[in-house]
Amino acid sequence: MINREISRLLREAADLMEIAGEDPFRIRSYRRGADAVDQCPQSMRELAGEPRQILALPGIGKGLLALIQEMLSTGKLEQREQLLQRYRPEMLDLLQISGLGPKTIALIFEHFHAASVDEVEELARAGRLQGLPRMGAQSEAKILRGIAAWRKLSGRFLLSQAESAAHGVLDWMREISAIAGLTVAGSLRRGRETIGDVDVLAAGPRLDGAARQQAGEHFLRLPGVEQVLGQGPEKTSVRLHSGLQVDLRWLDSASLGAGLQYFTGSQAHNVALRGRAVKAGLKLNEYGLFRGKKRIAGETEEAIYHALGLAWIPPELRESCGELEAAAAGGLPQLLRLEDMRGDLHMHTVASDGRATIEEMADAAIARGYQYIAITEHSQALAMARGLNEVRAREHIQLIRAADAAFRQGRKPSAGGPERPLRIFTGIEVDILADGRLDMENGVLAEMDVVIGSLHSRFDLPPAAMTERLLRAIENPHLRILGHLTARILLRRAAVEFDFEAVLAACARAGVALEINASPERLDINDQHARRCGQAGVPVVISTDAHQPRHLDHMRYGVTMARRAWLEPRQVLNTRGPEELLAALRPRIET
Ligand code: DGT
Ligand code: CA
Ligand code: CA
Ligand code: ZN
Repeated sequence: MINREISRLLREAADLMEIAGEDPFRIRSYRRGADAVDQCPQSMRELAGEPRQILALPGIGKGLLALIQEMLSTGKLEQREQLLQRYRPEMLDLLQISGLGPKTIALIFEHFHAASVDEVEELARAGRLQGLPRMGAQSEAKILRGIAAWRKLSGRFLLSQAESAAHGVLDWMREISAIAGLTVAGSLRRGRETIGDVDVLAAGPRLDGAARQQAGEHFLRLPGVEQVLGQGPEKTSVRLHSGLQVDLRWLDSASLGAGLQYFTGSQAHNVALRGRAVKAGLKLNEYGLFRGKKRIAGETEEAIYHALGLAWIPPELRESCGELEAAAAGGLPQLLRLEDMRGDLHMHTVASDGRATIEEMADAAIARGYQYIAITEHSQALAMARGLNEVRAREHIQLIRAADAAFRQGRKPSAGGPERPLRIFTGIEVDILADGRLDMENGVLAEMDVVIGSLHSRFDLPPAAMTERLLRAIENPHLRILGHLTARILLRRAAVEFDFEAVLAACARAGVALEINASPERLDINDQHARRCGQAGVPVVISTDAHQPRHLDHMRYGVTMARRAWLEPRQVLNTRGPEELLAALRPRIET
């Protein structure tokens, strides 16, 4: 069990306890425990042998420690199981719907005995929820919208979750020596922001009959498997404790490339590619590219694309959005790579809601080979996150400059490696207030190297007002980057609504950059928006919004989004050297 699953079970138990009207103090302690587990850099499994270290986490006492140990040894939380029996397992789905909190769910259950999404939807459609205490037509409509949004997303997982599950599968299956080729396919290989299921392909010259059987049995013993969904000569499917499904397919080495191409998808890309094959008098399927009965390609993907007159297409582009035409004309982009990134421009420290110091973040940045970082705390409107007012912001600038003076001389990272200099830029993630003003005086913003403006409240403005709000923020000459523009939280909170094209045009005029926030829960702006940036000449920055050192590793998800957006290094500002970057982010001179 990984930390995220432990915290999920704790949160679900807390929600169910709230539905059951149990002691609020205990409920709060479960949620605090879940936060602590989530934020703990080490895995609970690693710490299992040292309970004192678990007890040292904030908010974790003996009671929670016992629960964590229970989950580690049984994979379950008995209390949650009992509550699920008392109500119904479907109730967990209801808890994921925005507009439906535990109190409302309890109310609906009490009156109608309804516990599933379908039942609640039917009641809402029939207008029967309106009659309940504290419920009106508006809350009923909101629940229906929440259900519609949930139906679109349910059963999907974050890219980061799927990636770590896939690594687990690959590491596990590598123990089987008969397997020579082991790769990830499907939406995970294409780098989509959310993943339906994980597709893994295995091949090997000696992987036939008995060997395949044996490998299949090994797969079923993978730690974390909850249920076997299907088992056959071509494919084995399991569901993990996290709910994530993993499909493992067995391929012959002669058709590994064809299988990889086929099972990478997307389906739309495959349909288009097959159409191209048919036009050339060929046939393409998961076993190869055929002229009549003769296989003319199949061992590698490259050979298949080349035989069809195309350059090999990076998986991130395979969404049937112009990639075949570009590959035929030799016009595929030179996609951005992780190695191109020279710094990270959005991170928090203990001064606001981060968990590490400036020096610790800087140390981690050096270990990742960066030339610069920007420290960008929240502003005062975000009181919950201890946002900075003007006075604290000025003090913080002094601290950042002092750290910069020390680090630009060169430091050895504590994790080892050569000594390197690092520039530490001053910055702020300033709130864009409801009316579009920035939550800090221009005089202080003028002292910052990196000014990011973000939405953290009033997500419910009507689209026209939201557009106005953003346009007004862009008018401030100090604002140089819009952070996580749509404010979405993947699988949880929808993007705010506004006229994206109008905002894009304003950014193009003002030279304001849009951030690809690389946090796997945000990935905001998304790939399609980022592609529009490339087309409209709006600069992009990719930053992690790190709240602790290991979050700096999220940069790779941001790079994946940029690749899906067809972006090249020159279109991303933080591929540039420090001086060039600073110049691009200098406040605009007012005209
Ligand atoms: P997901 O799992 O929903 O995130 O998305 P994918 O793209 O991984 O979809 P999945 O797992 O259903 O199938 C993996 C790939 O296999 C898919 O991208 C294309 C290929 N594929 C699967 N079924 C079909 C099919 O019926 N027709 C075609 N042309 N391709 C298919
Ligand atoms: Ca899939
Ligand atoms: Ca699949
Ligand atoms: Zn933010």
